[in-house]
Amino acid sequence: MRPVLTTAELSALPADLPQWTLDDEAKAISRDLKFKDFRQAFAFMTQVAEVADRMDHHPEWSNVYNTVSIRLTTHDSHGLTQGDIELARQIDSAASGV
Ligand code: H2B
Repeated sequence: MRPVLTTAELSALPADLPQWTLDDEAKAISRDLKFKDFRQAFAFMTQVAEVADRMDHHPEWSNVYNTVSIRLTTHDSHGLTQGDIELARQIDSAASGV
């Protein structure tokens, strides 16, 4: 099982992933993304689903029309791990390509 992030790793998060918000208990990070329309939002979700499944690390997310709300945490570890950081980077890169 992956270890949860250390205090030092957690404090690097705002600089490392500026578009993500750390939740109050530091157990998850979240980001909302807005697209032109539903089609663009769903294309983005399809792309992320592919990456997430390849990583065997899956987002908690929801979609309302052109908005996708994402929360990342590692269920097995009950907190944030490098798996979440890596998936967040992949999501940021997928978002910049839509
Ligand atoms: N995704 C996330 N976000 N956290 C996990 O702990 C996790 C996962 N575990 N995807 C994986 C799948 C595990 O349940 C399977 C059996 O590998």
